[in-house]
Amino acid sequence: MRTKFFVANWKMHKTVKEASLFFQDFIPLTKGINDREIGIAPTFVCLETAEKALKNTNIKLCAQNVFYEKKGAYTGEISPIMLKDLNVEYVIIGHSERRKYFYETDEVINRKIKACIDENLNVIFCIGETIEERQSNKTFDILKRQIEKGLEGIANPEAIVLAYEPVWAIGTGIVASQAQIEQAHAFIRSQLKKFYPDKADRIRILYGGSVSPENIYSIMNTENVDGVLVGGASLDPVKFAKIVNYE
Ligand code: G2H
Repeated sequence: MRTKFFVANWKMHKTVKEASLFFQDFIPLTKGINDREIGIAPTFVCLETAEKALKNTNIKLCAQNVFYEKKGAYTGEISPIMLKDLNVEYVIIGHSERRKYFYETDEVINRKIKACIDENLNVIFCIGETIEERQSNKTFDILKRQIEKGLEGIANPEAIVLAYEPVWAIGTGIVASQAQIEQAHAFIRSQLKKFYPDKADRIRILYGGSVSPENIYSIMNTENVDGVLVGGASLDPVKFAKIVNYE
């Protein structure tokens, strides 16, 4: 009942030309896929190129960030309306790199999520604990806080996809174990049920952190995992296609 979702998060990689080459190679490798959803989140400067390349495909255009105001004197920022105008369908919000390097708080993340929902943009809402938090047994407290604050005041979760990304597994090559993923995803779903008793079962929960063609099968065969958010391995069209086509 929850369509599997495979999202490429390119982070700060690829020029416009490199993005075009990726699409040339990747799109033919996804022909005929109709039982799962694919998304690609390039940098802002590649969105227009991506939008043209993806036009006649089922691949969803995603953005990596957004600001919460509609317009104004916010040098360097991009609004939900601007993303909508480029046919962006999903926006990644709350990624740990944004939390760490750009000091995004739970409150800022909550405002961004609300701003997207107001413009009918879907959200991939990222949460996850650091290694210190895990080692001091705070994983569930952190996830609980991030969910509660991030989703505060949001009555309808239909536009939201969760992504559990343990910070210690991001870009490190260390993937969380099946048991760790299963436990975290079950906890996340239990929290979502508190907020949205009738709708929580329909919310997708993705896993992110060193996903690769080698580990995708076991990750996808974990209870409550509805897809993946892929960084490093999504930069290579063949690798990302292998992830998407896993079976
Ligand atoms: C986690 C992930 C993508 P990577 O940030 O969101 O990156 O797959 O490189 O660990």
